[in-house]
Amino acid sequence: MGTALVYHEDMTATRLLWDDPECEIERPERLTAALDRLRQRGLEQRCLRLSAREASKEELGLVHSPEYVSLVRKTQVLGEEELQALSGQFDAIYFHPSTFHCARLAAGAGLQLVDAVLTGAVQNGLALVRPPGHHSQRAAANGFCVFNNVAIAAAYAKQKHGLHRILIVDWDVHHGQGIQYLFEDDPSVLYFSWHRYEHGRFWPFLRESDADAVGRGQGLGFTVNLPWNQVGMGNADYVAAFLHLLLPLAFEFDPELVLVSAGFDSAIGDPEGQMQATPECFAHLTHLLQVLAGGRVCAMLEGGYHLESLAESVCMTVQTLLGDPAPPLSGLMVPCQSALESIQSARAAQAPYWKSLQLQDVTPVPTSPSTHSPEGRPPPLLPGGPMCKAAVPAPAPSSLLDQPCLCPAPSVRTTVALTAPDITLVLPPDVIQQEGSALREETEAWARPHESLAREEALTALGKLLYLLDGMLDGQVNSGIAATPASAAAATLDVAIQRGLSHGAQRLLCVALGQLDRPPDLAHDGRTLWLNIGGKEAAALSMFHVSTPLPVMTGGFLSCILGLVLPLAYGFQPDLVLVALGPGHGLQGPHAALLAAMLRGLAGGRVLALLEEDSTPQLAGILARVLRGEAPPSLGPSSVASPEDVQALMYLRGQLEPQWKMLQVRLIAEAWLCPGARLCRRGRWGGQGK
Ligand code: Q9C
Ligand code: ZN
Repeated sequence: MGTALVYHEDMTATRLLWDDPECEIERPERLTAALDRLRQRGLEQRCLRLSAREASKEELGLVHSPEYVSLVRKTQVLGEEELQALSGQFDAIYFHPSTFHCARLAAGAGLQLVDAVLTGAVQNGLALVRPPGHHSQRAAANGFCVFNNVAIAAAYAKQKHGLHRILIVDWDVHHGQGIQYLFEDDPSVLYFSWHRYEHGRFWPFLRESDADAVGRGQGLGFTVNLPWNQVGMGNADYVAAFLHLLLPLAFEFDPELVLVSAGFDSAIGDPEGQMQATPECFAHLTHLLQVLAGGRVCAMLEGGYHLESLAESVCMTVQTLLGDPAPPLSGLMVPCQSALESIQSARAAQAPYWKSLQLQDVTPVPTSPSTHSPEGRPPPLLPGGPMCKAAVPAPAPSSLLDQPCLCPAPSVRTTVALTAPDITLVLPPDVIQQEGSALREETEAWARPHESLAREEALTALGKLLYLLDGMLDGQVNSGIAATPASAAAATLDVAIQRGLSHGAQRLLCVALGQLDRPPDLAHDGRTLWLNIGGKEAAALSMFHVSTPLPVMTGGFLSCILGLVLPLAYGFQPDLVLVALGPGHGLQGPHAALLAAMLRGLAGGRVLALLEEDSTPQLAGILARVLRGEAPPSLGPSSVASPEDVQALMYLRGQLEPQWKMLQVRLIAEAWLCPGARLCRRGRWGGQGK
């Protein structure tokens, strides 16, 4: 389907003509640095290049007053002194004789992108523009922004394409108050923004940037503010905000289109944001948004002032839009206390308007596991209570920035090898049909301990699976699908785990759906995280062996993925993921596709899906498509989670939160801030000289 890159060189023309320390960071090199890096990485060449057009007067009029548009038009003929005087009437603004032309191109670029995506010419795209837009208001320029590019795109998508639900995700580090004002009473636009706030002490110093500003009138609950009250927010904080706040609301909203106010001043090294998220984090944020709206994501550049960090982060975003798997996130995945407080207060402010938040936050965490633990005993977790640091092997924080950026330009792009002959027909065109098998003697040796692998069909399937797994472990193939006779599913999975661990996987995540018992000899050494969805009851036998019943409703399935599976997975940081759809898994195609698509964000996309041989060709086909990077179909309006689903989730959270900090959505009394995680890091992103 493809990715559009919308640009026009003319947008490098506008620049600051006088001395103004506040505005000098918004300079032409921002665009050229990003574009040069995209070229260097071969990413620009993979996109559909579109040359930006100017937005018309009518299009600008979708959000701006005619008087304001003509005021900006007149700046074309002003001299330097007049430009400076007019600029002084606004907050953090400079005008240049080319500003009107550039700002019309910036707005027009967004419209072209929306047209390209909504006509199906491409799946998604990025508009590389300046000036940025999200601070601009109906009749005011503000914060380097002249026309509100993303707001105009949203209004246009409604008017010209008849859309009813548009999600705007503003990951710029500043509050896009302009977008908020333009849509605060409009329930067809859900606006999410996180921003450096520091209890109101950071620009633009607005009371209405706080979490309790939730929209008004019909738009109540359609403005979502997540104020960061400290600098230094990093990968874990951003991912936690998506999993526990943005995504539950976004799935419930069920957008037809996602617009991203893609500012990269929220990335490490930026002088404005002072945050710590690495460029790879933007691959994950993008990836997490691609499961919405059938993958229709239009990103538009906003801020981002550290040229190196900006260029890398733009590459990560485009690479992910193109369908490449996200590079693993490095560093300890532990959200900080201040981030958790912010997320919790935003959840509390939104809870009255969103079913997906309601049950969870009002249900008390069961402390004595009367209904859900085996035989009513408290599950024995691994050593380490609330005062114990997550026992997950993680790279030392200092190594985070020393390693070269992993920009996988895989020689073999996401490839899916199928081992089941019957499902060949539905394969997407570039999916490889695997012919090879592991050696017969080797396969027999692995099968020997398992009675259920004695039959010829089971052995044949195992041989193909082992061959596929080896291909994944030596990087020939990124992801794969293997099929096995139902009776051999558990044993095959067991062998796959052992083989993965003995052939190079350091940490293996196994998500087993349906009736798949935990392999009896699975070690408790922290190298395997076993997660069974479809167990009889919620149980955490240790922090690495977790079981939960299969949720009955779509809403319960979503909260299981967002509230349990992904927080555990992101905390564990696996380098290989096995997802097995075992007997009685009961998953519909779209649910299975969503799970596989989201798990693809882990382990650099190294995901092996294990199906039963009698799975439908449709199921295999849909999994093959998401594993090679296509967007999963949208689930449509989701039902709420059943009380049992919520209860199971709350119980497991209560058990596992002390060890798996990514699960946390509320402050627990004993919450303990991990020392070292907040250390100021220096390295290739450190100090931009000021
Ligand atoms: N040091 C955008 O990122 N100055 N605009 C703030 C605080 C204004 C940012 C001063 C920053 C405007 C699109
Ligand atoms: Zn910004």
